[in-house]
Amino acid sequence: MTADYSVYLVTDSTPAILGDKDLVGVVEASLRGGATVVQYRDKTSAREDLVATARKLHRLTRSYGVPLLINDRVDVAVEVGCEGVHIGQDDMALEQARELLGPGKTIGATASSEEEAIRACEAGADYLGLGTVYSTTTKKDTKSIIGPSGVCSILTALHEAGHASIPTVCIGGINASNAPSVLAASASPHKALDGVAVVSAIIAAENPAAVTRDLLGKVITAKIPA
Ligand code: TZP
Ligand code: MG
Repeated sequence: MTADYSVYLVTDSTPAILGDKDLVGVVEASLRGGATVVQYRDKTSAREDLVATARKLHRLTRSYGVPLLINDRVDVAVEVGCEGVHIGQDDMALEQARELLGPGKTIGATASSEEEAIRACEAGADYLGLGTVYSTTTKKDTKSIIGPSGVCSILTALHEAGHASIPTVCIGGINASNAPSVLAASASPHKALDGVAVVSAIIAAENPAAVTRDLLGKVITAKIPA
C-alpha cells in the first residue's frame, strides 16, 4: 500500500523550533490536524533517548494509522519496529538500509538534483524528499537551494527516466501560505509532487493542529486536477 504523503511532518526537538513544548504533544496535535506521515528527526539525543521517544511516537502514529519514519538511524527504526527511515545523501547507502530493515519497510531519500533523484530510485528508494526549496534556518548545512523550478526539473527527469510513479515531497521553507504556489510552480507536465514536508511551520506553530489542517486542505485542493 502506498502511503499518503500530502502533509509530511518532520520533527525538530531544538529549543529554537520546539520551544519548551513537549514533542509528543505537538506531534499528536499535528496528527489530529491530519498529518499523513511523521518523520522523527533528532540529530542530538543519545541512542536510548531516541529509542524511547521513537517508541512513544510510534504508539501515537499507529493509533492514527500514519507511518513513522526515523531520520538517519536505521538501527533505531529496526529496534522500534516502525515503518521505515529517511536517508540523506551523506547517510547509509540505501541498499544497506534495505538489507537491515527487511522487505516491506519504507525507505525515503533526499535528492537535490536530477542525478541524485534517479540514483536513489535505482537504489530502491520508496519515495523522495526534494529540496532544499527555500533557504531555512531549520537546516543550516543545506547544500543547494533549488526553488520550485529545481523541483520541476527533477520531476521531469524522473518521468523521463521511467520513475514517474515514485512519490515525492518537497522540503525547505514550506508553510501554509506558500504551499499552493510551490505545488503549482514545481509541477511538470507529467509529474507533480505528492505533498509537502514541513518542520518549523508546524513544530513552532502556536496551534499545530490548525496549521496542519490548513496545509492539508491546501495540498488536497492543489492536487485536484484543474
Ligand atoms: N532538509 C532540507 S531542508 C530541511 C530538511 C530537513 C529543513 C526544513 O525545515 P523547515 O522548517 O520546514 O524549513
Ligand atoms: Mg540525514
